[in-house]
Amino acid sequence: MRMVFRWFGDNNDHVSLDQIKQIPGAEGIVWALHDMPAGEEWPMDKINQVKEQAEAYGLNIDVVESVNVHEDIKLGLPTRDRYIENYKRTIEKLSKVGVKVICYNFMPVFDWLRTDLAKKLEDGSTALFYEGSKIHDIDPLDLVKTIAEDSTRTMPGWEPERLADLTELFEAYKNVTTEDLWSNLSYFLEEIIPVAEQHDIKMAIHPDDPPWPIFGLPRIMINKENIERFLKLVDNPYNGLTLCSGSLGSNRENDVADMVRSFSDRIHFAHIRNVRIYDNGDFIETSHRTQDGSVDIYDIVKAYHESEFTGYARPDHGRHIWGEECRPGYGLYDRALGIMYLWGIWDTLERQKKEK
Ligand code: DNO
Repeated sequence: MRMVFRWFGDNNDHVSLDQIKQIPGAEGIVWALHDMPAGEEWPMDKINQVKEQAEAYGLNIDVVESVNVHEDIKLGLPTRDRYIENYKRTIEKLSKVGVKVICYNFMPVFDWLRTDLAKKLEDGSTALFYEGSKIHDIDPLDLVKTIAEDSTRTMPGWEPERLADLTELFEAYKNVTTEDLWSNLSYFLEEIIPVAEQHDIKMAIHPDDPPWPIFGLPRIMINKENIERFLKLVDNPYNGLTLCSGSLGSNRENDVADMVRSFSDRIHFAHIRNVRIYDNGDFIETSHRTQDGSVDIYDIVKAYHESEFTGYARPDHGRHIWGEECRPGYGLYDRALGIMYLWGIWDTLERQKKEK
């Protein structure tokens, strides 16, 4: 298991590279050019700049999260080919600086979704919370407006400046069925995967978060059956997964450890975090510790260990603790604690194996 830590870049992150360097066992940053609009080809000079910044701290840049997929590709519009070409050029460029894994997602319109970005937990910290009843009867545009009013806190895809486009996008998705989305994903993969293979970059799709359709928009990367279907669309190791325990784990029916055991040879990037699911299906993010949530993090790490996982892993969303002001879910402290929990399990298993 190779531990990496997400970094949003100089202007976007309160966490610094020298802080990341001090997290035990963190060997690289998980990065992206966050100011590049989806669909544009990434410029080489900006890519090189991140490489230099990271290398100055001895950190690698092996994992990119994310090269976002343009909505026209997800919608299957004729204009998609232009954006797919750009995507291929970006893969090619990223290979030149030694990138090994590209994480992306195929969620229409929005990335991850929560209804409260700072809900109080009983220990006084705050965390991301999803309350189903707030989603069911609301016009998504109203929700975007409410969330946009708090300009210090946004989710990806929910930026206030996107408000105008969102109305059009919802209109465009009206006739896109779940099967259409599958076929648009398949088209994209058939184009992209040979290029990724040629440049030795593993593509790693991120599951949908939460793993169910929202606002009538289809979502497909939601459970084991669909992941199996996805892996067969292009049955090639370069077509792989970012297995996110918190995204999939917020549906009680998903057994994430079982997915690790079943798909280990296709998992290139592990996102490991915990969520607590309430009886009504709402969920809140918690510390990484198994006892604090509903996801058996111990068993998940054990499953990776059993499968001799040599891919990349990162802690994922954490609580906001010790008064830290940070991007929602992306504080330094709780994620660093998360890493130590993951190493604690991993190193113990490793030692036990050697002592057998
Ligand atoms: C949440 C992240 C996601 C992820 C994208 C991948 O914090 O795990 O936003 O980066 O879905 O494209």
